[in-house]
Amino acid sequence: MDTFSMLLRNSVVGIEEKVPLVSGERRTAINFDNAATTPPFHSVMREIRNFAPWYSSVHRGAGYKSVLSSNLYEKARDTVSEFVKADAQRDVVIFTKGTTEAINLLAYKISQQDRSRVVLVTEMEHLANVLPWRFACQSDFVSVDASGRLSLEDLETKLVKYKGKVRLVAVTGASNVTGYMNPVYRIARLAHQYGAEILVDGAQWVPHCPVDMRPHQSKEHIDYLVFSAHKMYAPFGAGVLIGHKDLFQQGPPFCKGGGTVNLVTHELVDWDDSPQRDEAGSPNVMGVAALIAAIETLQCMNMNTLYEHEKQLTDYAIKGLKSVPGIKLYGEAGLAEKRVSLVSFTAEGIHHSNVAKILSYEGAIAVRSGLFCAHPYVQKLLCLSKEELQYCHEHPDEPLPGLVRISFGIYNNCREVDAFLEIIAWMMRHRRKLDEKYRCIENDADYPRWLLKPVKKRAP
Ligand code: ALA
Repeated sequence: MDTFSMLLRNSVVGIEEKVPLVSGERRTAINFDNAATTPPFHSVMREIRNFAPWYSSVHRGAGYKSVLSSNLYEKARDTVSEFVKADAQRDVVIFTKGTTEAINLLAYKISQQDRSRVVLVTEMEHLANVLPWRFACQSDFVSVDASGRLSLEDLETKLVKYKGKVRLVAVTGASNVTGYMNPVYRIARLAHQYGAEILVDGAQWVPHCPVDMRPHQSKEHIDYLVFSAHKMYAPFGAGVLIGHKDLFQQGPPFCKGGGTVNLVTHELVDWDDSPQRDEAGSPNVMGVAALIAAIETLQCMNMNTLYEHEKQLTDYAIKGLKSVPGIKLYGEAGLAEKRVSLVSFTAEGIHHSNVAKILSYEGAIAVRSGLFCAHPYVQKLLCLSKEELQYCHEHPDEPLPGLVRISFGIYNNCREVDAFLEIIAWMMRHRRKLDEKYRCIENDADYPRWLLKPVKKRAP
């Protein structure tokens, strides 16, 4: 391993932890489920420990610690804003508990403004960028092609069809299923050309490459951006919504409560300005402190370098998987495709959930399997018919179709990919026997009891 890879590897917590295998052996865990959640940076944990003695209420106290906590929290908005090149004057940075809450908040604000306009979402969205729109406004889907890439032709057709009625194009920066990165600046141009704005779901995008919202006067400006800290090495429950301050200055907030108002009487409610108006309750200053530490660490490492590093790993894994008979990759349109560091596949003759269990129980490798909260997208990639979906709906006890996904963080390496490929090749050679064995283990509740015995903790 070169020095840079070693540095990356040592930047996160927990890389040496051993987990039990079905054989009774304990083996160093390999985490290929970073698209779901990344482990924390050491720098983040240090920040949490250093800040803990000073931790206090935000915006609610005159005590020294409270003032210090409030300052840290407010200053964090500038760091976030600079990280994604937002406009500190015209944009507002609202802290949420994650991407999902951020999109729900935006959907509420947009629906309050005008319910008659249309929001275009795409077929490749995570449900967090589908369901809030479905319930808040009139929405429609922009289609993807057979290999899962977004159709810009269909986007333009829909923008024309709705004759200026489209309020927003809500699109992911990178798919959590195929890893495809969307041409967000071209999409922004198109949206603006037809009088719409653009929201980019950055949950799978912001942690992997440099992000630039571009100036407000640019046709390529990203109007709204959302992302989650827990996918960028900063647990503790923070997320971000950035966008036009004007929108948030009007009307009541999504979540109402303490901290959102200047004055309330029995007769009136005088809302505070945003972001305070949109952050009801006690602000999550620990989560925000963690996010800032993670951003600073990522910036030190350089986002371009990290992108290249993860790309090498992803290309290596794709090449390896393609050489295993019976493995089918999804959304794989050539190594040149712009993508983030994840790969989805199926293994012929083995249900996706069994592949995930085999990797875990036999190889200590954590992956995700299923529909990845992107049901319509995975259904399309798997070419499932309406009848098949209806059958799934009517037979909830039968296993659902789905994919297996590996997703890398900056600290993963080729040695881990080799270990993964080795077990995949072994699994395919013994697929019938293994599928039968793991079919009996129906869900996590059946995880062999002895495997769940608490692991002896090291002294802190
Ligand atoms: N949306 C996250 C994932 O794809 C949780 O795993």
